Amino acid sequence: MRSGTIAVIGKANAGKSTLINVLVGEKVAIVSPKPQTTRDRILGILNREEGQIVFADTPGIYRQRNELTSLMMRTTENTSKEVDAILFVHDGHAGVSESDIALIKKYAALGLPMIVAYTKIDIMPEEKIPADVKTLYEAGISQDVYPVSARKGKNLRQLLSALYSLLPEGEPLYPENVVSDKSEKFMVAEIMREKILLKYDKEIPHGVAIVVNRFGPREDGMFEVNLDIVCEKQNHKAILIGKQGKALKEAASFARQDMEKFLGRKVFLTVYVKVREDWRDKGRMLREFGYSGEEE
Ligand SMILES: Nc1nc2c(ncn2[C@@H]2O[C@H](COP(=O)(O)OP(=O)(O)O)[C@@H](O)[C@H]2O)c(=O)[nH]1
Ligand SMILES: [Mg+2]
Repeated sequence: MRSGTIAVIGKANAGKSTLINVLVGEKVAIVSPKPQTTRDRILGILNREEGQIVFADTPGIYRQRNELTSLMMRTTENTSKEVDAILFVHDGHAGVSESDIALIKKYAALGLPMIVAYTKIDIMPEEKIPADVKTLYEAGISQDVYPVSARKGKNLRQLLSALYSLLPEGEPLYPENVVSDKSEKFMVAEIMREKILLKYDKEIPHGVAIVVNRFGPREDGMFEVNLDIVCEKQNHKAILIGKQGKALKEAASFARQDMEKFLGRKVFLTVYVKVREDWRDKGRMLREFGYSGEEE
């Protein structure tokens, strides 16, 4: 049997986390149409007869704007060096640009086994696919390119068998009942952040961190989650809460429903909004909110 770790690399929003979730068959990483959704390296683990694939989801490739984004970029860079193979995820729907080519070449140059998933083919004209694949090939990219759709489950079987063939022979690295290296508490915080990414615009979600204060069963049998939404500015707090608390109530309600699905039990959720100015530029606060840039 084969087993190993595959770094999933690509531009922000390419569809990395969505692809890992469908391949693993469970939600291990949150997804949104906005960049900077994934902040941490997250492992998603797939067990099949052929062996075990440990997918390392990464925050993607960013221009460095503050301490948080440079930490995210560092996480991506470090992950790409510690793995057996690379799955480069390209958003086919966005076309192929010079910068895409440069990026694919940069990771190909690491010399690890690598393939390219050309994803989101469900929302683009089919004729464009062979032309783009040819462009990549003519630019000197010799890695195999797999046109796939994570959303519609297209060509995933072919992609998976190609991924297995990149891995060395060996025993599983993780127990076979584990799907992620992250805790339930981490996922619950991430689910809250996902709903904020989906509900609010512009800088609001990017400036938010979630701190879980209480996470556990209560005496009455309900499962209690008590968390702070930490934002950067007083006016962000007002927007997060909304008129008569309506916006926050909605976001929290969506989050609670997803948490219940994820944990498989009723959740009693309490949410507070707090302001910590410019936390994204302060190393101490980044650590406090769990963004160490180090592996756990
Ligand atoms: N139509 C379509 N949308 C997708 C597909 N994969 C991802 N997306 C969407 O693309 C956006 C970014 O996805 P995400 O997985 O968060 O990207 P990441 O930043 O690379 O992890 C989300 O809105 C996803 O729903 C796909 O196969 N088809
Ligand atoms: Mg992601």
